[in-house]
Amino acid sequence: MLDIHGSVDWQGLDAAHHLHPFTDHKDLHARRVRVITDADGVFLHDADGNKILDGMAGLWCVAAGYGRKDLVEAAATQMAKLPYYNTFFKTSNQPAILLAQKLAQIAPEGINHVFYACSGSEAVDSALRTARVYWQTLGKPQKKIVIGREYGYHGSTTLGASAGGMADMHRQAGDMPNFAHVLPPYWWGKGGQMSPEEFGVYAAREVEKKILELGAGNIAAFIGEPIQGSGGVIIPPETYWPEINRICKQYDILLIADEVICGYGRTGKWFGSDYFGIKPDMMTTAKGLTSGYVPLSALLVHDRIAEVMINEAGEYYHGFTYSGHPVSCAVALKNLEIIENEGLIEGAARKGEILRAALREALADNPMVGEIRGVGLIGAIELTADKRTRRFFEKNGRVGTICRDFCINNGVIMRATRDTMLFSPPLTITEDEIALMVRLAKKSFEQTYEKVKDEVAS
Ligand code: PXG
Repeated sequence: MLDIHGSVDWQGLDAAHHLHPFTDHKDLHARRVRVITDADGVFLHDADGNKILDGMAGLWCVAAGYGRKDLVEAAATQMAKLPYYNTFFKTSNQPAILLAQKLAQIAPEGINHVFYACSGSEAVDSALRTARVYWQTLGKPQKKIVIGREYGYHGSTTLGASAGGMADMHRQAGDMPNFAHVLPPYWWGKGGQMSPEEFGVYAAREVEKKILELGAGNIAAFIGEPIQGSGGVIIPPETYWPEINRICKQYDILLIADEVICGYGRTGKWFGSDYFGIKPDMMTTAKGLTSGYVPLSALLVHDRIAEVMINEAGEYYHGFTYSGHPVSCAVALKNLEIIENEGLIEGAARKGEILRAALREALADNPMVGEIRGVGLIGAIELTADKRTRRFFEKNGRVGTICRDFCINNGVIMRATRDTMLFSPPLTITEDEIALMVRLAKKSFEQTYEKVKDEVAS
Protein backbone atom coordinates (compact mmCIF):
# COMPACT_ATOMS: atom_id res chain seq x y z
CA MET A 1 0.00 0.00 0.00
CA LEU A 2 1.82 3.13 -1.24
CA ASP A 3 0.75 6.75 -0.91
CA ILE A 4 1.27 9.33 -3.66
CA HIS A 5 4.79 10.14 -2.43
CA GLY A 6 5.75 6.49 -2.75
CA SER A 7 6.18 5.91 0.95
CA VAL A 8 4.44 3.14 2.84
CA ASP A 9 1.06 3.87 4.43
CA TRP A 10 1.97 2.23 7.72
CA GLN A 11 -1.29 3.12 9.45
CA GLY A 12 -3.42 1.77 6.61
CA LEU A 13 -1.45 -1.46 6.41
CA ASP A 14 -1.63 -1.95 10.17
CA ALA A 15 -5.39 -1.45 10.17
CA ALA A 16 -5.79 -3.86 7.24
CA HIS A 17 -4.04 -6.85 8.80
CA HIS A 18 -2.86 -6.42 12.36
CA LEU A 19 -4.90 -7.45 15.41
CA HIS A 20 -3.48 -5.78 18.54
CA PRO A 21 -3.42 -6.92 22.17
CA PHE A 22 -5.86 -5.24 24.61
CA THR A 23 -7.31 -3.02 21.89
CA ASP A 24 -10.74 -1.86 20.75
CA HIS A 25 -10.01 -2.07 17.04
CA LYS A 26 -12.87 0.10 15.86
CA ASP A 27 -11.62 2.85 18.14
CA LEU A 28 -8.03 2.34 16.98
CA HIS A 29 -8.98 2.51 13.30
CA ALA A 30 -10.90 5.73 13.88
CA ARG A 31 -7.59 7.28 15.03
CA ARG A 32 -4.11 6.61 13.72
CA VAL A 33 -1.91 3.94 15.19
CA ARG A 34 1.45 5.34 16.29
CA VAL A 35 4.26 3.47 14.52
CA ILE A 36 7.47 3.40 16.56
CA THR A 37 10.47 3.17 14.28
CA ASP A 38 13.54 3.29 16.49
CA ALA A 39 14.73 4.21 19.95
CA ASP A 40 17.79 5.22 21.88
CA GLY A 41 18.37 5.57 25.63
CA VAL A 42 15.01 6.67 27.07
CA PHE A 43 13.68 8.15 23.80
CA LEU A 44 11.37 6.64 21.19
CA HIS A 45 10.98 7.93 17.63
CA ASP A 46 7.80 7.45 15.61
CA ALA A 47 7.09 7.36 11.88
CA ASP A 48 5.69 10.92 12.03
CA GLY A 49 9.04 12.25 13.27
CA ASN A 50 8.11 12.69 16.95
CA LYS A 51 10.61 12.10 19.75
CA ILE A 52 8.99 10.83 22.95
CA LEU A 53 10.46 10.22 26.41
CA ASP A 54 9.40 6.71 27.39
CA GLY A 55 8.32 7.05 31.01
CA MET A 56 7.12 3.42 31.00
CA ALA A 57 10.24 1.58 29.72
CA GLY A 58 8.11 -0.01 27.00
CA LEU A 59 5.75 -2.14 29.04
CA TRP A 60 7.80 -1.84 32.27
CA CYS A 61 10.58 -3.90 30.72
CA VAL A 62 13.38 -1.90 29.05
CA ALA A 63 15.45 -1.60 32.24
CA ALA A 64 18.80 -1.06 30.53
CA GLY A 65 17.41 1.49 28.04
CA TYR A 66 17.12 1.31 24.25
CA GLY A 67 19.90 1.03 21.67
CA ARG A 68 22.34 -1.11 23.67
CA LYS A 69 25.01 -2.45 21.36
CA ASP A 70 26.26 -4.81 24.10
CA LEU A 71 22.91 -6.62 24.20
CA VAL A 72 22.76 -6.76 20.40
CA GLU A 73 26.25 -8.27 20.31
CA ALA A 74 25.38 -10.85 22.98
CA ALA A 75 22.42 -11.97 20.85
CA ALA A 76 24.38 -11.99 17.58
CA THR A 77 27.31 -13.93 19.04
CA GLN A 78 25.02 -16.58 20.50
CA MET A 79 22.94 -16.79 17.32
CA ALA A 80 26.05 -17.50 15.31
CA LYS A 81 27.21 -20.15 17.80
CA LEU A 82 23.97 -21.95 18.67
CA PRO A 83 20.74 -20.20 17.63
CA TYR A 84 18.48 -22.87 19.04
CA TYR A 85 18.35 -26.20 20.69
CA ASN A 86 15.74 -27.58 23.08
CA THR A 87 16.13 -28.37 26.77
CA PHE A 88 13.65 -31.26 26.76
CA PHE A 89 15.33 -34.55 25.97
CA LYS A 90 18.21 -34.73 28.43
CA THR A 91 19.93 -31.79 26.73
CA SER A 92 20.88 -28.32 27.91
CA ASN A 93 22.90 -25.35 26.65
CA GLN A 94 25.62 -23.20 28.13
CA PRO A 95 23.76 -19.85 28.42
CA ALA A 96 20.77 -21.55 30.11
CA ILE A 97 23.07 -23.25 32.63
CA LEU A 98 25.06 -20.10 33.39
CA LEU A 99 21.92 -18.00 33.72
CA ALA A 100 20.33 -20.48 36.14
CA GLN A 101 23.48 -20.29 38.28
CA LYS A 102 23.38 -16.48 38.20
CA LEU A 103 19.68 -16.32 39.08
CA ALA A 104 20.24 -18.65 42.04
CA GLN A 105 22.97 -16.27 43.22
CA ILE A 106 20.84 -13.14 43.11
CA ALA A 107 17.51 -14.66 44.24
CA PRO A 108 16.49 -14.56 47.91
CA GLU A 109 17.92 -17.17 50.27
CA GLY A 110 16.74 -20.71 49.57
CA ILE A 111 15.70 -20.06 45.96
CA ASN A 112 18.10 -22.04 43.80
CA HIS A 113 16.17 -23.51 40.88
CA VAL A 114 14.90 -22.04 37.63
CA PHE A 115 12.30 -23.08 35.05
CA TYR A 116 12.40 -21.08 31.80
CA ALA A 117 9.59 -19.90 29.54
CA CYS A 118 9.10 -16.96 27.17
CA SER A 119 6.58 -14.65 28.80
CA GLY A 120 5.39 -13.59 32.21
CA SER A 121 2.09 -15.34 31.51
CA GLU A 122 3.87 -18.62 30.86
CA ALA A 123 5.90 -18.20 34.05
CA VAL A 124 2.64 -17.73 35.98
CA ASP A 125 1.09 -20.77 34.30
CA SER A 126 4.20 -22.73 35.19
CA ALA A 127 4.03 -21.60 38.83
CA LEU A 128 0.40 -22.65 39.12
CA ARG A 129 1.10 -25.99 37.43
CA THR A 130 4.06 -26.52 39.76
CA ALA A 131 1.91 -25.75 42.80
CA ARG A 132 -0.60 -28.39 41.68
CA VAL A 133 2.09 -31.00 41.09
CA TYR A 134 3.65 -30.20 44.47
CA TRP A 135 0.44 -30.78 46.41
CA GLN A 136 -0.53 -33.85 44.38
CA THR A 137 2.89 -35.36 45.07
CA LEU A 138 2.48 -34.73 48.79
CA GLY A 139 -0.86 -36.58 48.71
CA LYS A 140 -3.03 -33.45 48.98
CA PRO A 141 -4.63 -33.23 45.51
CA GLN A 142 -7.60 -31.34 46.92
CA LYS A 143 -5.36 -28.29 47.50
CA LYS A 144 -6.25 -26.61 44.20
CA ILE A 145 -7.64 -23.13 44.80
CA VAL A 146 -5.44 -20.13 44.05
CA ILE A 147 -6.15 -16.85 45.83
CA GLY A 148 -5.34 -13.66 43.92
CA ARG A 149 -6.41 -10.05 44.36
CA GLU A 150 -8.70 -7.55 42.73
CA TYR A 151 -6.65 -5.38 40.30
CA GLY A 152 -3.95 -8.07 40.22
CA TYR A 153 -2.42 -8.76 36.80
CA HIS A 154 -0.82 -12.13 36.17
CA GLY A 155 -0.88 -12.30 32.39
CA SER A 156 -3.21 -13.19 29.61
CA THR A 157 -3.18 -16.96 29.33
CA THR A 158 -6.38 -18.48 30.69
CA LEU A 159 -4.78 -19.44 34.02
CA GLY A 160 -3.03 -16.07 34.34
CA ALA A 161 -6.22 -14.16 33.55
CA SER A 162 -8.09 -16.26 36.11
CA ALA A 163 -5.48 -15.61 38.80
CA GLY A 164 -5.53 -11.89 38.03
CA GLY A 165 -8.28 -9.67 39.28
CA MET A 166 -9.33 -7.84 36.12
CA ALA A 167 -13.11 -8.21 35.79
CA ASP A 168 -13.17 -7.65 32.01
CA MET A 169 -10.66 -10.43 31.49
CA HIS A 170 -12.70 -12.80 33.65
CA ARG A 171 -15.77 -12.00 31.59
CA GLN A 172 -14.07 -12.83 28.29
CA ALA A 173 -11.98 -15.85 29.17
CA GLY A 174 -10.26 -16.09 32.51
CA ASP A 175 -12.98 -17.63 34.59
CA MET A 176 -11.50 -21.04 35.32
CA PRO A 177 -12.70 -22.86 38.42
CA ASN A 178 -10.62 -22.87 41.61
CA PHE A 179 -9.68 -19.19 41.72
CA ALA A 180 -10.73 -16.69 44.38
CA HIS A 181 -9.97 -12.99 44.77
CA VAL A 182 -9.61 -10.67 47.73
CA LEU A 183 -9.24 -6.97 48.48
CA PRO A 184 -6.00 -5.36 47.20
CA PRO A 185 -3.86 -3.39 49.69
CA TYR A 186 -4.86 -0.14 47.96
CA TRP A 187 -4.98 2.37 50.79
CA TRP A 188 -5.67 5.48 48.64
CA GLY A 189 -8.68 3.87 46.96
CA LYS A 190 -10.01 1.50 49.58
CA GLY A 191 -8.52 2.46 52.94
CA GLY A 192 -11.45 4.56 54.12
CA GLN A 193 -10.76 6.11 57.52
CA MET A 194 -8.04 3.63 58.45
CA SER A 195 -4.38 4.64 58.65
CA PRO A 196 -2.20 2.97 55.99
CA GLU A 197 -0.67 0.70 58.67
CA GLU A 198 -4.08 -0.41 59.96
CA PHE A 199 -5.31 -0.95 56.43
CA GLY A 200 -2.26 -3.09 55.55
CA VAL A 201 -3.12 -5.53 58.32
CA TYR A 202 -6.81 -5.37 57.44
CA ALA A 203 -6.16 -6.20 53.75
CA ALA A 204 -3.85 -9.09 54.66
CA ARG A 205 -6.47 -10.50 57.05
CA GLU A 206 -8.92 -10.56 54.11
CA VAL A 207 -6.70 -13.32 52.75
CA GLU A 208 -6.95 -15.15 56.05
CA LYS A 209 -10.74 -14.73 56.02
CA LYS A 210 -10.90 -16.23 52.53
CA ILE A 211 -8.73 -19.15 53.62
CA LEU A 212 -11.02 -19.87 56.57
CA GLU A 213 -14.09 -19.55 54.34
CA LEU A 214 -12.80 -21.97 51.66
CA GLY A 215 -10.80 -24.25 53.95
CA ALA A 216 -6.99 -24.29 54.02
CA GLY A 217 -7.11 -27.93 52.90
CA ASN A 218 -8.51 -26.77 49.54
CA ILE A 219 -6.03 -23.97 48.86
CA ALA A 220 -2.84 -24.41 46.84
CA ALA A 221 -1.40 -20.91 46.76
CA PHE A 222 -1.69 -17.19 47.21
CA ILE A 223 -0.31 -15.14 44.31
CA GLY A 224 0.50 -11.44 44.50
CA GLU A 225 2.72 -8.84 42.86
CA PRO A 226 4.93 -7.20 45.52
CA ILE A 227 3.64 -3.92 44.02
CA GLN A 228 0.55 -4.32 41.83
CA GLY A 229 1.77 -2.78 38.56
CA SER A 230 -0.89 -2.59 35.83
CA GLY A 231 -3.54 -2.45 38.55
CA GLY A 232 -2.33 1.05 39.48
CA VAL A 233 1.11 0.74 41.09
CA ILE A 234 -0.52 -0.23 44.36
CA ILE A 235 2.22 -0.13 46.99
CA PRO A 236 1.11 -2.03 50.08
CA PRO A 237 1.53 -0.41 53.49
CA GLU A 238 4.57 -1.87 55.23
CA THR A 239 2.36 -3.93 57.54
CA TYR A 240 0.91 -5.97 54.66
CA TRP A 241 3.57 -8.44 53.48
CA PRO A 242 4.80 -9.53 56.93
CA GLU A 243 1.20 -10.48 57.75
CA ILE A 244 0.84 -12.35 54.43
CA ASN A 245 4.07 -14.25 55.21
CA ARG A 246 2.58 -15.26 58.56
CA ILE A 247 -0.76 -16.32 57.08
CA CYS A 248 0.69 -18.44 54.25
CA LYS A 249 3.01 -20.20 56.68
CA GLN A 250 0.33 -20.78 59.31
CA TYR A 251 -2.18 -22.32 56.86
CA ASP A 252 0.40 -24.21 54.74
CA ILE A 253 -0.32 -22.29 51.54
CA LEU A 254 2.33 -21.61 48.89
CA LEU A 255 3.28 -17.97 48.45
CA ILE A 256 3.94 -16.96 44.85
CA ALA A 257 5.46 -13.51 44.35
CA ASP A 258 4.76 -12.30 40.82
CA GLU A 259 7.92 -10.28 40.20
CA VAL A 260 7.34 -9.79 36.45
CA ILE A 261 7.41 -5.99 36.92
CA CYS A 262 9.25 -5.61 40.24
CA GLY A 263 12.10 -8.03 39.47
CA TYR A 264 15.62 -7.12 38.38
CA GLY A 265 16.15 -3.80 40.07
CA ARG A 266 13.08 -1.67 39.54
CA THR A 267 12.37 -1.30 43.28
CA GLY A 268 15.97 -0.42 44.13
CA LYS A 269 16.61 -4.03 45.21
CA TRP A 270 17.10 -7.08 43.00
CA PHE A 271 13.51 -8.17 43.71
CA GLY A 272 10.37 -6.67 45.21
CA SER A 273 10.50 -9.58 47.66
CA ASP A 274 13.83 -8.22 48.93
CA TYR A 275 12.32 -4.77 49.35
CA PHE A 276 9.27 -5.94 51.32
CA GLY A 277 10.80 -8.95 53.10
CA ILE A 278 8.44 -11.37 51.31
CA LYS A 279 9.27 -15.07 51.80
CA PRO A 280 8.12 -16.61 48.52
CA ASP A 281 8.02 -20.29 47.60
CA MET A 282 8.14 -19.30 43.93
CA MET A 283 8.81 -16.07 42.04
CA THR A 284 7.65 -15.42 38.49
CA THR A 285 9.99 -13.10 36.58
CA ALA A 286 10.28 -11.79 33.00
CA LYS A 287 10.44 -8.28 31.46
CA GLY A 288 13.57 -6.72 33.07
CA LEU A 289 15.39 -10.08 32.86
CA THR A 290 16.33 -9.28 29.24
CA SER A 291 15.27 -5.61 29.29
CA GLY A 292 12.68 -6.75 26.74
CA TYR A 293 15.27 -7.18 23.96
CA VAL A 294 14.21 -10.80 23.48
CA PRO A 295 11.41 -12.77 25.15
CA LEU A 296 12.36 -14.72 28.27
CA SER A 297 10.79 -15.51 31.60
CA ALA A 298 12.09 -17.45 34.57
CA LEU A 299 10.15 -19.14 37.34
CA LEU A 300 12.39 -19.18 40.40
CA VAL A 301 11.68 -22.04 42.77
CA HIS A 302 12.53 -22.47 46.45
CA ASP A 303 14.46 -25.56 47.55
CA ARG A 304 11.50 -26.92 49.52
CA ILE A 305 9.42 -27.11 46.32
CA ALA A 306 12.31 -28.11 44.06
CA GLU A 307 13.21 -31.05 46.29
CA VAL A 308 9.72 -32.51 45.95
CA MET A 309 9.69 -31.86 42.19
CA ILE A 310 13.12 -33.44 41.70
CA ASN A 311 13.03 -36.36 44.11
CA GLU A 312 9.39 -37.37 44.32
CA ALA A 313 7.19 -36.00 41.55
CA GLY A 314 8.43 -38.13 38.64
CA GLU A 315 8.13 -36.65 35.16
CA TYR A 316 6.96 -33.03 34.97
CA TYR A 317 4.56 -32.94 31.99
CA HIS A 318 5.10 -29.29 31.18
CA GLY A 319 7.41 -27.20 29.00
CA PHE A 320 7.77 -24.94 25.97
CA THR A 321 9.69 -25.21 22.69
CA TYR A 322 11.67 -22.15 23.70
CA SER A 323 12.26 -23.04 27.38
CA GLY A 324 15.90 -22.11 28.02
CA HIS A 325 16.34 -20.51 24.59
CA PRO A 326 20.10 -19.99 24.22
CA VAL A 327 19.85 -16.55 22.61
CA SER A 328 17.43 -15.22 25.23
CA CYS A 329 19.56 -16.63 28.04
CA ALA A 330 22.74 -15.10 26.56
CA VAL A 331 21.02 -11.70 26.37
CA ALA A 332 19.78 -12.08 29.95
CA LEU A 333 23.30 -12.84 31.20
CA LYS A 334 24.64 -9.70 29.51
CA ASN A 335 21.69 -7.66 30.77
CA LEU A 336 22.23 -8.74 34.39
CA GLU A 337 25.93 -7.87 33.98
CA ILE A 338 24.91 -4.39 32.80
CA ILE A 339 22.52 -3.98 35.73
CA GLU A 340 25.34 -4.87 38.13
CA ASN A 341 28.23 -3.07 36.42
CA GLU A 342 26.33 0.17 35.90
CA GLY A 343 24.90 0.22 39.43
CA LEU A 344 21.35 0.35 38.07
CA ILE A 345 19.79 -1.08 41.22
CA GLU A 346 21.23 1.47 43.65
CA GLY A 347 20.61 4.02 40.89
CA ALA A 348 16.91 3.11 40.82
CA ALA A 349 16.62 3.77 44.56
CA ARG A 350 18.46 7.09 44.35
CA LYS A 351 16.87 8.37 41.14
CA GLY A 352 13.42 7.30 42.31
CA GLU A 353 13.75 9.68 45.24
CA ILE A 354 14.89 12.48 42.97
CA LEU A 355 11.98 11.85 40.59
CA ARG A 356 9.35 11.77 43.35
CA ALA A 357 10.73 14.90 45.02
CA ALA A 358 10.68 16.75 41.68
CA LEU A 359 7.14 15.58 40.89
CA ARG A 360 5.91 16.63 44.34
CA GLU A 361 7.39 20.07 43.87
CA ALA A 362 6.15 20.49 40.29
CA LEU A 363 2.61 19.26 41.00
CA ALA A 364 2.13 20.74 44.49
CA ASP A 365 -0.16 23.52 43.23
CA ASN A 366 -2.30 21.32 41.02
CA PRO A 367 -5.58 20.81 42.94
CA MET A 368 -6.39 17.52 41.18
CA VAL A 369 -3.14 15.81 42.18
CA GLY A 370 -3.49 13.54 45.20
CA GLU A 371 -0.98 11.00 46.44
CA ILE A 372 2.37 10.72 44.64
CA ARG A 373 3.90 7.39 45.60
CA GLY A 374 6.75 5.19 44.48
CA VAL A 375 9.48 2.73 45.31
CA GLY A 376 12.68 2.90 43.28
CA LEU A 377 11.76 3.73 39.70
CA ILE A 378 8.13 2.60 39.78
CA GLY A 379 5.46 5.02 40.87
CA ALA A 380 2.01 6.53 40.54
CA ILE A 381 0.16 9.81 40.80
CA GLU A 382 -3.48 9.79 41.90
CA LEU A 383 -5.78 12.24 40.11
CA THR A 384 -8.67 13.10 42.38
CA ALA A 385 -11.78 15.25 42.51
CA ASP A 386 -10.98 16.11 46.14
CA LYS A 387 -7.58 15.42 47.63
CA ARG A 388 -8.81 15.82 51.23
CA THR A 389 -11.46 13.12 50.98
CA ARG A 390 -9.66 11.07 48.25
CA ARG A 391 -12.85 11.22 46.16
CA PHE A 392 -12.66 9.74 42.65
CA PHE A 393 -13.90 11.55 39.55
CA GLU A 394 -17.21 10.49 38.02
CA LYS A 395 -16.77 7.77 35.40
CA ASN A 396 -13.46 6.45 36.65
CA GLY A 397 -10.83 6.32 33.89
CA ARG A 398 -12.04 9.35 31.93
CA VAL A 399 -9.67 11.91 33.44
CA GLY A 400 -6.75 9.46 33.38
CA THR A 401 -7.24 8.98 29.65
CA ILE A 402 -7.35 12.75 29.06
CA CYS A 403 -4.12 13.15 31.01
CA ARG A 404 -2.41 10.24 29.24
CA ASP A 405 -3.26 11.78 25.85
CA PHE A 406 -1.88 15.19 26.89
CA CYS A 407 1.29 13.46 28.09
CA ILE A 408 1.95 11.68 24.82
CA ASN A 409 1.14 14.77 22.75
CA ASN A 410 3.65 16.70 24.86
CA GLY A 411 6.31 14.04 24.34
CA VAL A 412 6.24 11.82 27.44
CA ILE A 413 4.67 8.41 27.86
CA MET A 414 2.85 7.75 31.12
CA ARG A 415 0.20 5.07 31.47
CA ALA A 416 -3.25 5.56 33.02
CA THR A 417 -5.04 2.94 35.09
CA ARG A 418 -8.44 4.27 36.06
CA ASP A 419 -7.49 7.87 37.06
CA THR A 420 -4.08 6.89 38.37
CA MET A 421 -1.07 7.95 36.27
CA LEU A 422 1.77 5.43 36.29
CA PHE A 423 5.47 5.72 35.54
CA SER A 424 8.32 3.26 35.30
CA PRO A 425 11.13 4.70 33.15
CA PRO A 426 14.27 2.83 32.07
CA LEU A 427 16.65 2.44 35.03
CA THR A 428 19.27 4.22 32.93
CA ILE A 429 17.37 7.52 32.95
CA THR A 430 19.66 10.46 33.81
CA GLU A 431 18.91 13.33 36.19
CA ASP A 432 18.53 15.70 33.21
CA GLU A 433 16.05 13.32 31.63
CA ILE A 434 14.17 13.10 34.94
CA ALA A 435 13.94 16.90 34.94
CA LEU A 436 12.58 16.85 31.37
CA MET A 437 10.07 14.11 32.25
CA VAL A 438 8.81 16.18 35.18
CA ARG A 439 8.52 19.36 33.06
CA LEU A 440 6.49 17.52 30.42
CA ALA A 441 4.31 15.88 33.07
CA LYS A 442 3.68 19.22 34.81
CA LYS A 443 2.50 20.80 31.57
CA SER A 444 0.25 17.82 30.74
CA PHE A 445 -1.26 17.75 34.24
CA GLU A 446 -1.95 21.50 34.04
CA GLN A 447 -3.71 21.06 30.68
CA THR A 448 -5.75 18.21 32.17
CA TYR A 449 -6.73 20.33 35.16
CA GLU A 450 -7.87 23.17 32.87
CA LYS A 451 -10.20 20.69 31.19
CA VAL A 452 -11.75 19.18 34.34
CA LYS A 453 -11.40 21.97 36.92
CA ASP A 454 -15.17 22.37 37.32
CA GLU A 455 -15.19 18.89 38.85
CA VAL A 456 -12.34 19.50 41.30
CA ALA A 457 -12.82 20.73 44.88
CA SER A 458 -10.66 23.82 45.42
N1 PXG B 1 2.62 -10.73 35.73
C1 PXG B 1 2.74 -9.40 35.87
C2 PXG B 1 2.88 -8.81 37.25
C3 PXG B 1 2.74 -8.58 34.74
O1 PXG B 1 2.85 -7.24 34.89
C4 PXG B 1 2.50 -10.55 33.38
C5 PXG B 1 2.51 -11.32 34.54
C6 PXG B 1 2.39 -11.25 32.06
O2 PXG B 1 3.55 -11.12 31.32
P1 PXG B 1 3.53 -11.28 29.72
O3 PXG B 1 4.97 -11.31 29.37
O4 PXG B 1 2.88 -12.58 29.43
O5 PXG B 1 2.77 -10.11 29.17
C7 PXG B 1 2.62 -9.16 33.47
C8 PXG B 1 2.59 -8.34 32.22
C9 PXG B 1 0.28 -2.78 31.11
C10 PXG B 1 0.75 -4.15 30.75
O6 PXG B 1 -0.30 -2.12 30.23
C11 PXG B 1 1.37 -4.92 31.69
C12 PXG B 1 1.78 -6.21 31.37
C13 PXG B 1 1.61 -6.70 30.09
C14 PXG B 1 0.99 -5.91 29.14
C15 PXG B 1 0.54 -4.62 29.46
O7 PXG B 1 0.47 -2.35 32.24
N2 PXG B 1 2.34 -6.99 32.37
